[in-house]
Amino acid sequence: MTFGIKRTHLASEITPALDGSQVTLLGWLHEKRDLGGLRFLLIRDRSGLVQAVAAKKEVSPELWEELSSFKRESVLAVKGIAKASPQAPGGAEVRIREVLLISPSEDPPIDVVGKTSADLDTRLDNRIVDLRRVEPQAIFRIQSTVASAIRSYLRENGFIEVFTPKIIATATEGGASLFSVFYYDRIAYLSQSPQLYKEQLTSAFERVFEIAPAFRAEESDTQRHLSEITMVDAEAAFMDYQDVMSLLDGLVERVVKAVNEENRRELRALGREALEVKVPIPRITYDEAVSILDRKGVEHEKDADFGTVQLKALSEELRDFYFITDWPTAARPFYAKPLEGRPERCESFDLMYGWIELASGATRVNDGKLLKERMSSQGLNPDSFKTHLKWFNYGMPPHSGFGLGLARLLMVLTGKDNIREVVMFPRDKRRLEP
Ligand code: AMO
Repeated sequence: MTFGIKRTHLASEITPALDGSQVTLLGWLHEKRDLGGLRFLLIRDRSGLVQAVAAKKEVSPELWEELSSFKRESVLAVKGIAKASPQAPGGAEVRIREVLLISPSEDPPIDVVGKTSADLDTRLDNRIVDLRRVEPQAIFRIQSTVASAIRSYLRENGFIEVFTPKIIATATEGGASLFSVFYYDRIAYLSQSPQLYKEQLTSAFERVFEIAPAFRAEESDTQRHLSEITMVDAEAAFMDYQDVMSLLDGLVERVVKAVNEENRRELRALGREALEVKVPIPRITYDEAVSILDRKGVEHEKDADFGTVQLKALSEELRDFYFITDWPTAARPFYAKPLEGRPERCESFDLMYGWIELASGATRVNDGKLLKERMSSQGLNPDSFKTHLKWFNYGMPPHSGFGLGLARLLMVLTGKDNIREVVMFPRDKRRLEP
């Protein structure tokens, strides 16, 4: 340790069993209280909080004075003796012998202790300090569990993790939401999804997945859209969209189980009960969804994607997780495979939770000629997809996959309505910093 002080215990390890032992804590000054002859420092580290207490008669006059000068969020080393104390949180505290100020803090720009702190914009402006609060801590610890559960689940199912370029030459998900960048002497784009790469890779590895950033130049300012997102993409040879939905059943089930097991404390901090998902997740077709809307007298455009009004109406009947399948071909990207004998519908799905879309996926067109036709019928120029189309001449297996918005899933798991709460450093039309 370069600064010469070694931590002996984490905050959570200070228990009555340690009574009488010498301990050294390293952490942040969360809160302090002055009670006449006693000064309390609440020390926070990655494991939680512990109370350190100095008695005026037990410490030097210099230290006694210094203790009141420390500002909250300063980094401290506290040496002392662990002591069982029924009144202390956790049943034990540290009686202070020495304190070293490792890194001082100014008065923090937002309150780290309070449950309801500043408004979201102020919190995001001061995100690094905001992230020390209990709620964001819980959210991002849950996110880490989710990412790890997804990785192990997909790996167990034969998928390998891949990393594809994010600076690309052509759009995959439509031109409207594309960011362009100066790329030496020409224009390139930020990837909206690894769609084409992951499809191509099924011809080399069969099953691939990626957890990576995707960029969308979203014009609308909503609670569920950002310009930069983390997307979970998976693609598998010899699967169809029904198989992929079953894969997602298992994935959601695994994630929920992992969070319930590993994040009990975090769920409690967010005021959440244990989470539940019943699998298989119900699947309804687009046409069935339309019947529900008709029955409820909710207007909708023929063969079009649903808007918020339609999704909110559907979610009155379909509360938790559900799939909407067999979408109109015209409303889906060129790579979704039309249903055999019914080309106006395609082998595609959205995974929903209430009215929030979490993922979408499809069986893909794996015939190069048909793919070209589909591009043209969607007003795209097949010439700009030459390198992609080339690989369809060298043994492209039938394949299917999904793309899932990590933050959307996290919103559902943590019960947050605004996606900005569950993304550490959100990017939207207004925000490019911090
Ligand atoms: P799609 O465009 O539906 O599909 O994106 C997949 C999932 O990503 C999330 N998402 C977003 N989340 C927040 N802000 C945004 N601006 C945003 N855009 C998308 C959603 C959405 O369901 N290539 C296909 C997937 C596939 O077919 O495999 C695709 O990108 O949760």
